[in-house]
Amino acid sequence: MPTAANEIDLAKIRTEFDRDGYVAVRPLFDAATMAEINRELERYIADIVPKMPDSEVYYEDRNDRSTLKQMQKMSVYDDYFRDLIETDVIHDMAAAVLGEEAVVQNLQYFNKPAGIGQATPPHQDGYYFHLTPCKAVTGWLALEPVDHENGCIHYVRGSHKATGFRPHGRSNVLGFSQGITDFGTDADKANTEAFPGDVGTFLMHDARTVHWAGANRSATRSRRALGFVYFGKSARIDQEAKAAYQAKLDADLRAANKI
Ligand SMILES: O=C(O)CCC(=O)C(=O)O
Repeated sequence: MPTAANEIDLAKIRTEFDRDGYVAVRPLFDAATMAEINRELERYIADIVPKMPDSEVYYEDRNDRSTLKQMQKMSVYDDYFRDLIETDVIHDMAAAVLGEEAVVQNLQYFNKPAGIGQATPPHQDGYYFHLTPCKAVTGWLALEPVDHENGCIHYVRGSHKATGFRPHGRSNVLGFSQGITDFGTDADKANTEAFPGDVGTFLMHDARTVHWAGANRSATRSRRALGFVYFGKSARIDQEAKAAYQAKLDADLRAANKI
């Protein structure tokens, strides 16, 4: 399994994470490891995606398979990606910032296809997770260079410290059904930090941290990334609320012909 290209100082990472609600490691993996992950992703797209349920694979245009934009639960369908989300360097980082055992939850794919990749609305992951307490983190690995043109991630520093969630409402963006409805305050603007970076750049954020990404305005470059979700061992899922929300979302997306 991959080893880190940089020395990982877990105590320092935890201090930064507690202060800001996120942390960056540039790069986490070297070029050879990133080439391997990208090759495995191509294999996965060719061999595994055709067997996945349509509720776990989203396209910008569902009639055009080249517009693949998002996948869920990759670690469930494939041994390579199961091993990747369990790999020590990421798993240990998740446990360090959670301050407790990190339970593997979901390995996701986030793409913004060239020219048509939509913006990621400002949101807090915890709003989607239905957890008590809200103890969860997401890691985010750039599979290619990311910048302001193709839609790099932005975090709002310190936003994980507020009590409760910001108000969310339907966003109409497939894969990010809920966005913060009062986003754009002076505090949001003053505390926003953008994360352009090279292939292998790794970010990790708290489930309460407000984050977003722009649309892909490049006509030629995609913006591909993997998301690694871990829940804290103490977090309990409100299964009923989560299942009801998911069922309604799937029904709405089918009715709108989006999946
Ligand atoms: O890749 C993106 O644009 C969004 C990723 C995200 O929201 C997340 O990892 O929680």
